[in-house]
Amino acid sequence: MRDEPNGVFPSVCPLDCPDQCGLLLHKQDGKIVKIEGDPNHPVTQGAICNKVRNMTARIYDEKRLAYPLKRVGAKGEGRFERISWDEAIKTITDRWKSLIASEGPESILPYSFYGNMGRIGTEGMDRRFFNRMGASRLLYAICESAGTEGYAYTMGSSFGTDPETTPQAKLIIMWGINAVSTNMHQVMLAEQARKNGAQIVVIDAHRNQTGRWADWFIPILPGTDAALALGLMHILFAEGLVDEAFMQEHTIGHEELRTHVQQYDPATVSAITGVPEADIYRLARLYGGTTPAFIRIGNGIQHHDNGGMCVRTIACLPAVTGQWQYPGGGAIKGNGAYLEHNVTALQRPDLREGHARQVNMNLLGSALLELDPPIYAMYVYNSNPALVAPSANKVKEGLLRDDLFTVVHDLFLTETAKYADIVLPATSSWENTDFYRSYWHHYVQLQLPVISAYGESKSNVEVFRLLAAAMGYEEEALYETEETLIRQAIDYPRNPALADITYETLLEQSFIKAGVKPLFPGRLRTPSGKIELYSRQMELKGYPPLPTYIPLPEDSDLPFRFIPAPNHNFLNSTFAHNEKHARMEKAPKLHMHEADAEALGLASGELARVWNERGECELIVVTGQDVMRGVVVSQGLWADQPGGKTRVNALTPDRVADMGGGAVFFSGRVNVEKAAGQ
Ligand SMILES: Nc1nc2c(c(=O)[nH]1)N[C@H]1C(S)=C(S)[C@@H](COP(=O)(O)OP(=O)(O)OC[C@H]3O[C@@H](n4cnc5c(=O)[nH]c(N)nc54)[C@H](O)[C@@H]3O)O[C@H]1N2
Ligand SMILES: Nc1nc2c(c(=O)[nH]1)N[C@H]1C(S)=C(S)[C@@H](COP(=O)(O)OP(=O)(O)OC[C@H]3O[C@@H](n4cnc5c(=O)[nH]c(N)nc54)[C@H](O)[C@@H]3O)O[C@H]1N2
Ligand code: SF4
Ligand SMILES: [Mo]
Repeated sequence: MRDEPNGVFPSVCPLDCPDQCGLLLHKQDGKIVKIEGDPNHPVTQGAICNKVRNMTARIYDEKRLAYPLKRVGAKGEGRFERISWDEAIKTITDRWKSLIASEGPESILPYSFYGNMGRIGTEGMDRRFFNRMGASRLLYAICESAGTEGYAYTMGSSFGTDPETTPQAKLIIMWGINAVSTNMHQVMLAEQARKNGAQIVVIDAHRNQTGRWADWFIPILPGTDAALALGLMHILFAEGLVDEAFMQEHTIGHEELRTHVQQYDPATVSAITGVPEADIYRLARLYGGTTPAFIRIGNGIQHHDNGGMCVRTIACLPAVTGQWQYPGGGAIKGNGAYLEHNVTALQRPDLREGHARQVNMNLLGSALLELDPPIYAMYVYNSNPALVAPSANKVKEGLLRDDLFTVVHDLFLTETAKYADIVLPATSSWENTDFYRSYWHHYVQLQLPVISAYGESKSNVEVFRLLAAAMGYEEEALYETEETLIRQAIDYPRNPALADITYETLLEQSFIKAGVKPLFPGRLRTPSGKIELYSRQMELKGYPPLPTYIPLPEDSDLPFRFIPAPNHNFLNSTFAHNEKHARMEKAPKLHMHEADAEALGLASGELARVWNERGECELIVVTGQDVMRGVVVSQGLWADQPGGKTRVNALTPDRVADMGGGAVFFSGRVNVEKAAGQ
């Protein structure tokens, strides 16, 4: 504990954001009064986003949960009564014990994600506990899994360019990423590259702040990016803009690819993507003629039915042009594999006896409504599924089940918590001990508590220790300290990049860069050890072995493709409950082409009803030319407002993507009309 009441303390941003900033927390009289970016952290460079600069408005928000609650109203109503921790833990574990006796442990489902990226609290003690219990397992597929799997078919695993080299790039393509909002330090690094003469291209379905920042913005029809990438390869091969020597040495399947891309001629690709033929030529020649060229692959493109294949396909581009050879060139989808820690030691899968079913978190609604044998208890932490999971009306119906016993551990009475039987107050990350490793840059950081726990709140690790004791579990692994857990996780000789990272060095230094080696020359984790332009592994799993454009399946013939994207001032639904951040974001909006709006008799500022067979919501229309005709875009996962209908996930499909069990938030169709009463 950094328990001096005054001073400046190094810290780390806990949010699910690639930038994972180093922070300096300024304390006065035991309270954090100011948050700034650590000027010495080479990636943070003293700059942080507005969200976290205003984090004190969240951690000291008067609505923060200070003690355990039990529900006294109907599910969803939000009426609760204060109880003690003893009563809360006893109520929970009594119910679990009786369920385990009558229905078996698989009737209990843990549901979590990365509300806090601290590894021991998010994928450490919790995993040990539920492994010991034998509970149903969750497939953590709501975020990046489709693209991660797709990228791995090409590149072996989540290995990409070191972002700190990207100021050396002469061409930067931001592909399906709203980086100004979601990866601001990549934007800062790209600005450095721009000063050195680099061009910045943004390819997106929405000309948002990132598109406006680009030197060249290329609008594209949603779900068609693989076709564009294949069209670029068509031209690169046809015009000799490929690197034959690199392909020869470091890839397999380039001859098959050369023949395969002949079908993706610019006219065909233009008709699919909505990108003019001349622009496809221009982009291919720019990409094929500029070194180093860097592609930042975002998460937007993989939240589609064909998202895995799309990322797999884009990942072939830097191989074809040999960009991996040049510092600053290549691509990043995610870099998580470089900093891999000892997951087995931390999560202890050996504590589980036998197998348990796995439930895809994207199918929560149908899991709660249809699974047989049923789920009778759910324990939610680090996540707000009532707002963030697809097909929200199904999720709501599931959460309303009378025979479902729900516990939610959170800092706020979220939409999910309102359906809970028991609500437990969580500490913020700055009240905890944990370690953090970015999935984009190469730094690792230790967080020690900087402030004392808010009210009676407790960390995830503490709560699981209490639950284990009340369940009568005796394994030592369930009672270990935070420090021991961290030591076990980072002691991992199999990953030499972590060699200099120990608990001691982390205590001494605010941040440590892992000893990451360049990817090439080297053996990749693909079956061949090379970049796989042709993937036998995919073929065996029933996918086309070569990168391929697969059109989105249509769930209806409604006129608009709906993209409910994240926004600038929230992080998923985090901050949606904090007035300051909601005010910064203003209002839940729907971006739509002016011609589409006019045809519907809708003007900017008016309330639109957006609906499909899954549900409806109401958003304020913004008209213009920032989206193509036939596409509508909302931003942010807004908290429920009195009388408002702002759950955009009421409209999203709960199909799973082609790979990784991924979510398809952006593939659904909707209709739009003027809301009643205007
Ligand atoms: N401010 C802020 N930062 C965040 C988050 C947040 O909520 N707010 N969330 C965090 C998390 S968990 C994640 S996963 C990342 C997500 O951040 P990003 O990787 O930026 O992904 P998204 O914002 O989901 O989508 C990016 C862009 O994809 C576009 N898009 C949608 N469909 C398509 C398509 O088919 N083709 C193309 N080319 N573009 C398309 C959208 O218009 C959007 O601009 O950000 C993290 N950082
Ligand atoms: N429509 C649509 N839906 C989306 C997306 C989208 O782009 N569009 N994005 C998707 C993506 S990429 C993601 S990653 C998911 C994210 O979905 P979630 O992981 O559910 O993310 P948040 O909404 O930020 O909710 C995190 C919750 O964890 C709580 N929390 C924070 N720290 C702690 C802690 O230490 N302990 C406990 N117990 N709780 C804590 C926070 O208060 C917050 O309520 O949403 C997905 N949903
Ligand atoms: S949310 Fe991202 S940009 Fe903002 S402080 Fe955290 S890591 Fe940095
Ligand atoms: Mo995410």
